[in-house]
Amino acid sequence: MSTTSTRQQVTPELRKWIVEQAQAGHGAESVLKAMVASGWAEDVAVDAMEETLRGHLEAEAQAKGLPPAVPVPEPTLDESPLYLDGGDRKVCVLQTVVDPRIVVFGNLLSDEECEQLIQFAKPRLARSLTVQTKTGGEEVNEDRTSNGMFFQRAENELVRRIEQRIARLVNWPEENGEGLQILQYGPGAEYKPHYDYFDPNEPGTPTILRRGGQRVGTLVMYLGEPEKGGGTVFPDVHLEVAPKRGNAVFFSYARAHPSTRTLHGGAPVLQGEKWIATKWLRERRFE
Ligand code: PD2
Ligand code: ZN
Repeated sequence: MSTTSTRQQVTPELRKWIVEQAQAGHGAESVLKAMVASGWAEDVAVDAMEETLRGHLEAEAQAKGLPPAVPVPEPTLDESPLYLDGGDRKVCVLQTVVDPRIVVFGNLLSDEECEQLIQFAKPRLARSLTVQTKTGGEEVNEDRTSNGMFFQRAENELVRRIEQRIARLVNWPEENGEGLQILQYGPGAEYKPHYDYFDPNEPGTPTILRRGGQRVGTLVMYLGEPEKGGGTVFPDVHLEVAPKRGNAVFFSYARAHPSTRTLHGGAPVLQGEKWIATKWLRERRFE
């Protein structure tokens, strides 16, 4: 007899009961215990709870007018590994936050890779533009006082290698990535707190989304260290990530909404120069 035919069936009554328990404030452990005590197999009970509560929260979110949640890139962090396999490089997991999902990586790039990216970018730097959400075009933005440039995806061997590493690290197709952006911040330069997803209420957003859907994840890689300042800040969770060369911060957002608490910014550089490479990840292939 196959396991599927003997697996206990999760009924609508059971789903209703699970939601009621959660609403009454009972914790996952005690609900699970009660289910097992009344004869449910533990694996069936865990799956039923996860699926039911996820579905319930999603229905509630959509009823409140939030955009639907979509799949997001996610490093493989079950069992809290200290290292992840980047294919050609062993990457450290330095810090993780579950909600919002934020992961700080160490040793993502070598010093040589950081230096090479900076040298390739230097002759092509211009005052940073941001996407103009009113029209879908680009504009100089006073909130972003850095200089920047974009590489094409897989523009050269170095960029391709780094893109492959990132794709493997966060389990997301290379083709869904925008081209790497390099930014240079001098003393006083900053990037004021913002969300990286495109605001669904702005008239230019449908045009932007035609190139691969929403942004669902960001990886900011630190290429050059300032002496002071220049951290990446997440005001909603009071987190500041130090801009250490070779390290990176990853975060994801399943819906284009502030409820993701992914507000973030580049704090002003106080001394020295900060260089970063940003990889934004889209829902689908970025054209
Ligand atoms: O430079 C940063 O730390 C930073 C902060 C916020 C970069 C970005 N956003 C970005 O490139 O989106
Ligand atoms: Zn950003």
